[in-house]
Amino acid sequence: MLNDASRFSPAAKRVILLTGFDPFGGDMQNPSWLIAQALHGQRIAGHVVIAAQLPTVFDEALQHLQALVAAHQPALTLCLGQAGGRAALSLERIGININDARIADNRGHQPIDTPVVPGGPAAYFSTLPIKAMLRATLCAGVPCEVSQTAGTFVCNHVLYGLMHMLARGTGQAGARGGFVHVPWLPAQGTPHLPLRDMVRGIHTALWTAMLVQSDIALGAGATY
Ligand code: PCA
Repeated sequence: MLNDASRFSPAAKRVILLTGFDPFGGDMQNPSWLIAQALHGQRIAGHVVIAAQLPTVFDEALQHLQALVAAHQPALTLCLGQAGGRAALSLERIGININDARIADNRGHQPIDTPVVPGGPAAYFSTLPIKAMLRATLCAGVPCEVSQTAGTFVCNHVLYGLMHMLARGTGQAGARGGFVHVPWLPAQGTPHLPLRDMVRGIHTALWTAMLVQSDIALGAGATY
């Protein structure tokens, strides 16, 4: 399913954009950014990983992401975020067109029931092969699951906004994108995962996403 002609163009950029967030809600660190930093510069399937930090701020995070996608023209963008209380890497299936913040973001904004994109579609699916990524990550021995909700805070905002910009043609033709929530680090609370395991899991998931174009290639209804 290598249907993306730009892959073979000499002008095509060979970048994987990997983002993480700054700490929020009183936390001192955010594992999503530590994971992204750990993978910065890695070569995966002929592409180089570029790590970038997004602010945990509504709208500003999307402005940053839009500029990054426009500048780097990534073949694949994976955004990472922290989800305290989850015990496994959570491969998000869907972003929805709603901001409904339980707490204030890092600039004190707390939007309630506003759209991410006024007039935009209700939701976007991730275009990453989440079932293939799930299998490979579990095979690597890292706890992993498919998640049916990225919440309604800045992470969902970024997933929805990323898929909207890709659908509207920002960046490389055929570029894919998605989102993974990660658990706390041991120092932040329970449940948690060690940083090295999360880095290995995201590395495996990225390789799989680059090698498998779509879950449809696995056959409809690929099981857990
Ligand atoms: N997690 C938050 C926003 C930033 C982050 O790392 C979320 O789940 O929305």
